[in-house]
Amino acid sequence: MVLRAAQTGFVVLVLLQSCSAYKLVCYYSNWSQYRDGLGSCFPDAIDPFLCTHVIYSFANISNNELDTWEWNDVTLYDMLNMLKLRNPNLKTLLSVGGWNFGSQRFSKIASKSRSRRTFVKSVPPFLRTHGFDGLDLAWLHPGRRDKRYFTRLVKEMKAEFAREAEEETKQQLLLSAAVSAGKVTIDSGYDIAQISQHLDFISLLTYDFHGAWRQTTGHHSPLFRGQMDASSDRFNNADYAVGYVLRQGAPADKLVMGIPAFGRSFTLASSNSGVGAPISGPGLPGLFTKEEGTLAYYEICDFLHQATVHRLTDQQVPYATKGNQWVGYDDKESVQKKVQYLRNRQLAGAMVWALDLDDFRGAFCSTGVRFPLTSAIKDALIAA
Ligand SMILES: *[C@@H]1O[C@H](CO)[C@@H](O)[C@H](O)[C@H]1NC(C)=O
Ligand SMILES: CC(=O)N[C@H]1CO[C@H](CO)[C@@H](O)[C@@H]1O
Repeated sequence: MVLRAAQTGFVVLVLLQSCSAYKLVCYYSNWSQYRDGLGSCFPDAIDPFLCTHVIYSFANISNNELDTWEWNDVTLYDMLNMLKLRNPNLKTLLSVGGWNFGSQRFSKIASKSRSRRTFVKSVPPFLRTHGFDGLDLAWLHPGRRDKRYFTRLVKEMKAEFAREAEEETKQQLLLSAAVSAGKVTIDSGYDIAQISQHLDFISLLTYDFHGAWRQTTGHHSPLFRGQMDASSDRFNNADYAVGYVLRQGAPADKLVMGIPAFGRSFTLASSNSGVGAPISGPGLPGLFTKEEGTLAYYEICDFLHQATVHRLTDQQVPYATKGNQWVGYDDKESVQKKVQYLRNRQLAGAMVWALDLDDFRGAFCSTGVRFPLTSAIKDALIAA
């Protein structure tokens, strides 16, 4: 009897450890609700057991205080936080900033101790009111001048979270940051060693390494450097970015590697359809996401009908071509490779941008499976 109890205890412990060992941080974007038809995604579509952390993006800052962005954000916050009724272990965070926010606005708030203080003070009450467990800072392109202010902001936010938790006798709010993976941006904007001390985790945006501005085809989220890459491209892959951030002093157990549930597409300028082929511009917009040069994973599933798929054995990611369209993306096989990689590096886990770009209805990729790409990441993370 005692032995059985001990054995059961052991099994439970092993299961708990294998389930909670890795973070799976998943973003949800506020604008996905407006996509047409099957593309429209609300937070109640999210499987509460899929990710360990769901991050709602993005919130605004007005009068130096944390604020909503969309007219119906509060309804969506509630919908998201309701997921915790079904899975009490799920953590939700609110992300502030993003690429439309403007680095200058962040800069203005963070560079003065008064406005920084106002902002920091506004965060815990806002998060508690709406039921979030933490804040994610998405200040995406801090400039050289901003570096120390970013550090101060992170430090003061963490101190405020500690103070508030003690005063209110509540569990301390989490603090994370989304950090660009480009070497130049990292060098100019982030004091990695300093900010990592105060953050619970860092999500490294290991994608968007290549785009239409380059005037040739190329994968935007390769795991490794390509054999054909020019030396100027040697920093443009997940492996380099992860290694670089670790060398800058980020502890591996706080680093989360980004995996895109979207592809970057191009329109070919000639019959050359390999990597490095000339392009005439970004790819055609997707039926639902309606943005040139970007396709959601579910739109790619659609694209793959009658397309030719190639696998880059050096970079460990696929691309597909059809007519004059070329798209570099991630699939089940490439995300398994990426998870294997981050496990070998003993990182904290994986981040997905974004749940609403995965096949969240299970309507496009393979019959009936919801979130096939994120599920593949999860399976690879928990595999023994
Ligand atoms: C965000 O905040 C700024 C500054 O207060 C304001 O000008 C802007 O209208 C806000 N954006 C939205 C969408 O509410
Ligand atoms: C509908 C929509 O796009 N809403 C907003 C969501 O948040 C971002 C912030 O990055 C805004 O730019 C969008 O306007």
